[in-house]
Amino acid sequence: MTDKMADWRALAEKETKGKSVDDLTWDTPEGIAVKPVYTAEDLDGIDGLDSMPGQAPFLRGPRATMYTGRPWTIRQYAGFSTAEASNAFYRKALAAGQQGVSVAFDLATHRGYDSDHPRVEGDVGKAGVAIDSVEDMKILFDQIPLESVSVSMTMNGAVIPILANFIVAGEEQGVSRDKLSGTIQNDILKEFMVRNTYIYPPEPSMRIIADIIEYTAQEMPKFNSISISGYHMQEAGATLVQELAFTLADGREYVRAALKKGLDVDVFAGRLSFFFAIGMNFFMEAAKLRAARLLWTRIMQEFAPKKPSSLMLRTHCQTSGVSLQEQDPYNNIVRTAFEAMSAVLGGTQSLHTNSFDEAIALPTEFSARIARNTQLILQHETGITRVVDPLAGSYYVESLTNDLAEKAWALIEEIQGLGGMTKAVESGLPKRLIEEAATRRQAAVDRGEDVIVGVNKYQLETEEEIDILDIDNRAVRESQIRRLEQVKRQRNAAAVDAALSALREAAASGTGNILEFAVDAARARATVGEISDALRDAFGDHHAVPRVVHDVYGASYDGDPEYQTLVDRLGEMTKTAGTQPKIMIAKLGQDGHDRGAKVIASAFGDIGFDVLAGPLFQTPEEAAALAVDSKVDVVGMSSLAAGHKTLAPQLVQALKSRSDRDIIVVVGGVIPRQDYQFLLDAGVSAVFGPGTNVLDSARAVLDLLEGKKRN
Ligand code: 3CP
Repeated sequence: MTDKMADWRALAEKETKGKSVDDLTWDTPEGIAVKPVYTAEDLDGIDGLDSMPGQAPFLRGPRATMYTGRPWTIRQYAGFSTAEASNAFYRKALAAGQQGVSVAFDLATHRGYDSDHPRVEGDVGKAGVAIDSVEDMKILFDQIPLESVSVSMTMNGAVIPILANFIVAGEEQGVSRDKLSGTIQNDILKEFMVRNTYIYPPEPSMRIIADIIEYTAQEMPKFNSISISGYHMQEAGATLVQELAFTLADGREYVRAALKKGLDVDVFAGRLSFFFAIGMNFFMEAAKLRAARLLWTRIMQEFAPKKPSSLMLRTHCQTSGVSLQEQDPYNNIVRTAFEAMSAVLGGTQSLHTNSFDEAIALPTEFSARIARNTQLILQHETGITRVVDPLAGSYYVESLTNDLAEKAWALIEEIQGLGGMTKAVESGLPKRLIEEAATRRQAAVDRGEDVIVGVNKYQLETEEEIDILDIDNRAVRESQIRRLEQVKRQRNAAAVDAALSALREAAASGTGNILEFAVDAARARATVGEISDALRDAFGDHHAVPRVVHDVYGASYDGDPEYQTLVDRLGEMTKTAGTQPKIMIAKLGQDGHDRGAKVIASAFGDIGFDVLAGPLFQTPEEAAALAVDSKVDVVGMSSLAAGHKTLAPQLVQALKSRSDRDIIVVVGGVIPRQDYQFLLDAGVSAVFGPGTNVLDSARAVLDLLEGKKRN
């Protein structure tokens, strides 16, 4: 220890009244010990500190001039209801300062169903825009010049029909495919881990990705073939090390898949792009982006590319959705602004800032304006764009960058040891690690160890309702069905059949590029559902088996009297009844956001409930049948994609029609307060909105079981 450090410790320990300064160290969920002070000594032995921006290993940014030459792209993710409504929204946003388009599709489209499919009744137009055919896609981009505005499309499951429709819409707008710029998410591995909008099993899904990389490399030089995404991992509860490691390991797997197709690495690597979440750990998030670039260069060097751009990690970022709170929601504006600043200090290429009401509903025009202006103010008023990588040289940030890189590298090597990410995903390891981290985090929030302002500390006495955007899902569905009928009436049925047969054949035989055949089918006006079904015929569907982690939530409460009281109460109830109370956690419709459902299932199991985790994507009828057959006492429906007003009443009715037993239905998730009464009137017994303490919800369920009906 230097003399100066010894002096500092002595001074500091006077301030801490004799307590060791080591007690001020913060152990983060990543397993990094953040010390109260950093010095030049912490930089000893760290590589890359003398590197320059625009040069490998790109620690300091992919471009030499970064924002001093061109600021990041303000790219707000949006889409809802019909193509007409979303198009109007995009055009207004572009006129008001947005710089690129980013399309949110509804969950029916994500999962490859046309709007008239009976399984998607509650999903059409809800959490994104409904797209069934080229005709919808043309309306979506009407008067948006595709030769100059870059378009990001978040699509993974139905990636083939959506990209095909986009290419044909461009063609019919007079923009050939080589001029189209933008990005398709096309990242299926993380879907199997966390986001769940997959359709086909892993192996054919990887072929789809390789085909898209091949097609775009050959035909669409300005288009980013993939957006390798850690965002959803952090949203599902991953630590930043997990987010970093699994994302980069996914990237390595995609590179291998493309090389296996015989492509030259320099032909496609420069058009691989990334996508990270930016949460509230301000310096660590900025350090994460710096570490990501460093590690990606290290990974890509294995493949010996010749072009420097093949080593370069370029990324989009989005501020964290899970950091947004329903309680005292204007606080979310502040959270988002800090997160945005962290993303920019980390050197993102493109950014989405969340709207403050997104913990509750889709953004309104008002909340979307504030979110966009948060970025415009950063770009124009703060001076933040004037210097490249302004955090460089900070003892703390450089040290964090190095710690994150080393920890993530160790996890990447572990994945490698399992045979790569496809194998690791099949083994379930990444998903389990993320779910454990999510459950630990929930316990820390429920116990008040992690403070969230307005939620578990400094709560408001009364919460005011805010204006929210509600989509009339039935009207959207009807208008989509009308357009589908029209498209089917006007097209040449024989040409559609021939194109779909050729596509099916290419998929089944493993020869030819699937996207190329899908473009022909889309041009003939085959629908998203039909193209997806042709691939389903060849590849089959993927069905995940829900698994629940144990002894993580309970372990966080070890020795806690309040928790023990609840466990004892449940124990008593079990003794009296002769069996444990049984709860089924149900996910209905195409909503695959299952972090909340998994955490609840895990926590309720630890408390002593008999928990049945239902499969994803059930219809209300299927969920009711499973609940009745499994003799559950309670169904807990988790809804995060705004389908609750359609699906919850259907579930209550389906349970009633199948069983005389009074099965209690409770609903949790992203439910606006405005909808509580509607759900209670429809026969739901309790609603648990965002931010509900899990122990409170368990107590409420026990009260209900004891017949003390709440609400
Ligand atoms: C950039 N350029 C520069 C400079 N900086 N030129 C000179 N000097 C500079 N300093 C050039 C670039 O080389 C590029 O041209 C052009 O300007 C645009 O810059 P870019 O950095 O490529 O920016 P952009 O086009 O915005 O692309 C950003 C990436 C892209 C690469 C990250 O993939 C992207 O836009 N991704 C967005 C993904 C997204 O929005 N996803 C939404 C997820 P060239 O191209 O000619 O080189 S929403 C999910 C929400 C949760 C959910 O799933 O539900």
